[in-house]
Parts: sequence; C-alpha cells; structure tokens
Amino acid sequence: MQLIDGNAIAESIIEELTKEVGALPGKKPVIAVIRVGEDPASVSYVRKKEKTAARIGIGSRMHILPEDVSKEDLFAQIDALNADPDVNGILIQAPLPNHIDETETFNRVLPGKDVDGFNTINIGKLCQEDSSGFVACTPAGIVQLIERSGIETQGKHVVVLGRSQIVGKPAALLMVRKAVSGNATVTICHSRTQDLPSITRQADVLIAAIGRPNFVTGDMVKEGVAVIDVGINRVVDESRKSGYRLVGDVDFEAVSQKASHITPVPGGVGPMTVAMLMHNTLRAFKASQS
Ligand code: BQF
Repeated sequence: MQLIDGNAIAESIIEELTKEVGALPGKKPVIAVIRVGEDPASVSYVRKKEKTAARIGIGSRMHILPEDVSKEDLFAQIDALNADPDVNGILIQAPLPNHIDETETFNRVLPGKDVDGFNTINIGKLCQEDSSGFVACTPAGIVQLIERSGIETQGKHVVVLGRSQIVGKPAALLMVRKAVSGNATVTICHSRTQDLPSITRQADVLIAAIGRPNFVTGDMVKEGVAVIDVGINRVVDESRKSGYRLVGDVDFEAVSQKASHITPVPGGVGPMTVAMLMHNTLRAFKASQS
C-alpha cells in the first residue's frame, strides 16, 4: 500500500511556484481574501492560505467583514476588488452566513479573478474542456495527487462519492475529460444512491467527498483500489488540546488494508487545496500581464 503524502506533494508544488514567482521581473501576484465573520474553521483556513502565499512571494490582502454584513456591503467590497488592477485573485472564504447566497456571491467575482473556480463561467469552461478557465482548487488538487502518484485513470472506473458544486461534480468532470489524467468511466453516487456498496466496490479509483466521518468502510471497496479521501470532519477527542481531531470520509484503518494507494487525513487532499489556490493566483497574475 502506498500512502499518498499530500503534504510532500503540496510542498513540491509550492517550491515550483516559489521559483516561478521569485523569477518574476517586476510586480508580484496578489490575492485578496474576504472572510465574513469568525467561524473558527474559516479563520484557520484563511490563515493557512495567507502563510502559504507569503512563503511563495504572493501578496495577500485581508478583508474581514462582520457576520451580519449586508449583501450590498459585501458586493461593494467584491466590486472594488474586481476593479482594482493590483488584485489578481479574489477568494471569498466559505462558508458564508445563511443570509448571503453563496452562488450569487461567487458569481459577483470577475471570472478572470475567480481563483476558486466557483463561478458559473469557470464551471462552464470545465464542462466544455476549455482550459482557459480556473478549476476549483480541491478537485484540481485531486488531479495532481493522482498524476504525481502514478495512478492510472484511463479506461478505469472512477467512483465519486458526493455531488457538491465545489468537489464532487467538478472532480467527476475532470476524471471524464479527454486527458491523460482523465478518460475514466465515472459514476457519481450520493446519499440517495441505492445499494451504494455495490457501486463503490466497482471502483478502481474512489474519490470520497460525502462529508461524513469514516463513512467508507472496508467492505465497501475492492482489493487494489486507489482511494482519495476528501473528507475533513471534526470529531470530538477529549485527549486533544483542541478537543477535536480531523478524520476523513474513509475508515482509514480498514480501507488501507485493501487499497493500493490512499490519502491520509490530515495531510492528504487538504494541503493540495491550498497549493492549487496559489497555482491559480499565479495564473491569474500571468494572464493579467499579457
Ligand atoms: C490538512 C474547506 C470544507 C469547507 C470549506 C490542510 C486545509 C485543510 C486540511 C485547508 C477547506 C479544506 C479549505 C489540511 C482549505 C482544505 O493538513 O489535512 C489544509 O486549509 N483547506 C477551505 O478554505 O474551505 C473549506 C473544507
């Protein structure tokens, strides 16, 4: 069994980006981050992104808005960043408070600055296999993990567990693309799928993004499966200083005994999400310079 080291793969991408940014002759890329409220997970994700940007030489501009910000004020902030030629990428940290519609907010960002790839235009481009768009960072990170671990997808059965706009759907589109790290036969299943284990057991590659701790058990996979665990679930753990620990959507103990490859949580897909955000920001910068 090969443990896929997402930290190490993310580090090598960060190194590649650092070299490229270091070699830029003039201006450096800049990402603007909007965080609404003080959700502890959002605070921690944003901090990780700022730190990683700083290491690479990407500038970041933080905009922290109160939990009860009006849609008008939030959109005015986005509009100002859209119009600012010094801002290359705009990130709106999810989750947003309930009174703000996420899709509408993501669509307010100019497609060329939508480094999260959440915008209708960028999702449409992914669907059309138009590589000029931005691909959402987590699915893009999954592709990198697969490529850099030598996992074959051509002609294989990739089962995606989860149908979210941000992970499941774009991951399925990437896997079915006419591309070396694509050309798969793809099945998307979800919480309403009948006899789910009979489908997951057919997977040569299983991408688990259903958002339930330890959901995929040993009897749900076949021998030799490659498993990408996208889940980041907080479960209570009194023995930890924080009072919780992170577990994936996959029962790692059991599934790792059958898998050819598996990603851990933490240290699997998570760090790749951040690395691909930086990759997209550099791309947005380069596009703005040409
Ligand atoms: C790790 C995210 C759900 C909802 C909104 C490294 C991250 C996480 C884990 C991280 C995520 C998840 C991010 C690890 C960003 C990934 O070591 O395993 C990094 O920062 N992520 C986010 O911004 O919004 C989310 C998950």
